[in-house]
Amino acid sequence: MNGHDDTREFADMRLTRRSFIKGCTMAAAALGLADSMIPQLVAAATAPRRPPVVWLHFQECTGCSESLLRASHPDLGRLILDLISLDYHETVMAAAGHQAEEVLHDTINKHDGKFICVVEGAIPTKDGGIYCKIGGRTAMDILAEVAPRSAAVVAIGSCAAFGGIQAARPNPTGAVGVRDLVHGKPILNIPGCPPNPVAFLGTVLHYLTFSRLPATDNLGRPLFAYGRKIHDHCERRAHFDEGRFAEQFGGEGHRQSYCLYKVGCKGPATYSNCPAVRFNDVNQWPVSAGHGCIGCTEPAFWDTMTPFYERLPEIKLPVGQGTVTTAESVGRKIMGVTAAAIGLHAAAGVTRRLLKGTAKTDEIREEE
Ligand code: FSX
Ligand code: SF4
Ligand code: F3S
Repeated sequence: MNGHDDTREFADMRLTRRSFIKGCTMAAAALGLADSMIPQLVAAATAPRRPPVVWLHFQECTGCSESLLRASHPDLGRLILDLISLDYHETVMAAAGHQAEEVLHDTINKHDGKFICVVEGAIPTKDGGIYCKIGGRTAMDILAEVAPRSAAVVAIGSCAAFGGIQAARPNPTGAVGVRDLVHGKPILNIPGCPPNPVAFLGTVLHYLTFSRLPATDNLGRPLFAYGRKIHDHCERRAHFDEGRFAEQFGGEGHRQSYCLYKVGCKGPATYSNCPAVRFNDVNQWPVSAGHGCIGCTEPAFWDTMTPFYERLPEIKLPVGQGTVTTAESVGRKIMGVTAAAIGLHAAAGVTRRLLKGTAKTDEIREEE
């Protein structure tokens, strides 16, 4: 990707008033705000204050930035770029090499303690962190320099939040998420591989409107986007409850849009608003497109949610077997079976909670 062309392209594009209001309304709905709050949101979004953002790229595929700024929703990307001052972002900035390093240092000096540090990608820690270097410095070094001087850190994507695929067993580079390394700063996790851009947009608008980050769960995920289990608001839930399942991809049940649980859907163990917010202009999400959720917003999902397409036979299904299984207990069983298969040491976060049987709502903490 040519950074210079991209920067110019974005600069040349103008957001229409209609698109602007549409974006704010979408974010307000995602945030769960009443319509009466929209004027306040719009006022905050049009105020001259634009928070400076330093966006760091570490071990990742850049899918998070791609899904945020490109894809089929250019208005959303433009709106985000209108709301923040994206002072450092290696993929879209015009500068390169030493010039880029100067921009980074100028930005953190000029906005010391005031900028938002967005991190995309995991941070390798093995062998002194040598497996990810930018400008001759390790990701660990750069994060250690930049994060303490920020106002808050946003870890975007499951890699930055929890280590992502880089941290999957055997985790050869010792990859970790931001919260394993940064302490003493508010840290917000926006997981997903990639995450829905609306989760980032909603976070920015919340910050601009209320001057604080949104409330989070115990994994640092904003509750407005990750407060509900996918299974609890999936359009195929009635099929699950009635025992109508797709038995195989391409089969009759699949063609009938039945529940994808038996072909591996991890919606009962995954927290995200995908069924409500959906993706891009096509208004789809994995399950509506006929593919089960793979649990991409959960910690260590590459280990705990695999095999992605395997039915877990130990789980009793709700109909025809005399047992009505609640979504929470289904989730607990999925994670229990998976965790047993891979060894408990690898099961992090949600797995531990589910195995303990602790209700998620008991663990919700207020924002910092
Ligand atoms: Fe990770 Fe972001 Fe997955 Fe990729 O860069 S969350 S690999 S989609 O995009 O960090
Ligand atoms: Fe939807 Fe998956 Fe739950 Fe079935 S198992 S209702 S497809 S989330
Ligand atoms: Fe990820 Fe599942 Fe949503 S795979 S995108 S959390 S439906």
